[in-house]
Amino acid sequence: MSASVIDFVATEARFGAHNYEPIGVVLSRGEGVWVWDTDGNRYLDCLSAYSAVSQGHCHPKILAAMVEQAHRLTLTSRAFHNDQLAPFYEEIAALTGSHKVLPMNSGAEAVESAIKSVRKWGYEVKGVPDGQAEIIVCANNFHGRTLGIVGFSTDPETRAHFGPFAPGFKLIPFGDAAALKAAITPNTVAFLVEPIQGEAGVVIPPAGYFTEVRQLCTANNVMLVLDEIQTGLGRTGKLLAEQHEGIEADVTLLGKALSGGFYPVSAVLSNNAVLGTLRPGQHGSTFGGNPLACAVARAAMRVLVEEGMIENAATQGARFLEGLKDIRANTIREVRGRGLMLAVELHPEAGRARRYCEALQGKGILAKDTHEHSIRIAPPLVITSDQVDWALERFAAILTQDFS
Ligand code: IF1
Repeated sequence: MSASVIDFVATEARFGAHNYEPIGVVLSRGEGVWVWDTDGNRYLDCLSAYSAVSQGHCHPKILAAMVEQAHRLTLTSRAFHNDQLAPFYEEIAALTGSHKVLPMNSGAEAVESAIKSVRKWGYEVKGVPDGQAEIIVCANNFHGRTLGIVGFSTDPETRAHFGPFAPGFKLIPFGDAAALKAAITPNTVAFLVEPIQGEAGVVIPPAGYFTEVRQLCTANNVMLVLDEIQTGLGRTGKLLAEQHEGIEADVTLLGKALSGGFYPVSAVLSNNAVLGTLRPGQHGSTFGGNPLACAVARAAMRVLVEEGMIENAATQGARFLEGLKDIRANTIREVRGRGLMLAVELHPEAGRARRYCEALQGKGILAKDTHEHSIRIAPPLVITSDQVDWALERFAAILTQDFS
């Protein structure tokens, strides 16, 4: 590593909590699919900040909207109305077909807010005895890092030594509708699930799974809560991943790309029933629904649609997936993906995926490993065919080597 990189890294190590182990690169600029490090080396970003920079780095129209609003009004608290919240509500509701919106900041906050809201609906509408609401979740889930959420994680790294945890969650295998049916009781208020499990390594459920899930939830008056914080807003080649399954959630969670990577913006979108239970003073947030967040999110949604990014994700995702499947390498166990949410799973004997990511960095590609043996691939949705082909050449060059 160059001297400047070591200075940055050493200073981070000296003062920062060591809760990440970043790859050895210090980034200083981003534009579209490209990022540059402090030494001027250029990389194709195949992580997009975990799908938060889907519109491409520093999108000029989102930037302009942010700067314009920042000059005018950034934060008022929800004690007063502001002139950006209502248009944000109208535009996100129209885009997603939702009836009610709760604006929050981080994805985890949206998840926690949804948990509170479906429990409240369970007690006040469904008639579940107070304090006995059950929410069904899936093994290998990832919904965020708050205490409530890690309490129902199955990843020891995510939950070890953070207890005690909140009760009221029941774990079932992902992709198994029979397990969901067996887990539902009269006290079940919701099934909280990712349409595709991202952190688990881009795990796509069997065809028809969500059709059965939708039927089971409807038949048992259970709210289907889809966490689309990573899969939503075009990542899988449709606006929402649920559209691949031909179903509609009762509650949909968005975050990450809702701001195009400019600002933490998340939202709980629901039917009238669930969010209709909230009354003044029962939930809130200092920054939730602030005018700067709303202006940024409005621009992020606008460019996503107007610049055809969703369709491009479908087209380029298919190209990327086929190209990865064409790589003949003994290191590859499986290639998975939908739209530009892709992953290459390596055979365990091929060594740690991190080593391949470090080698990819040397070829000008930044990608992230997940759970030891998978490399996730999620470039911005603005990627072109030429850039996909450029990336595929480098993936092939690295994956045909053995870093075991
Ligand atoms: C980290 C993972 C991805 C998410 C889904 C909610 C949230 C996330 C489906 C919470 C956030 C981020 C968190 C970040 C790394 C990244 C991640 F590896 F942790 F699991 F993307 F897969 N639902 N995912 O993916 O949103 O509160 O972070 O805004 O914690 O290291 P957040």
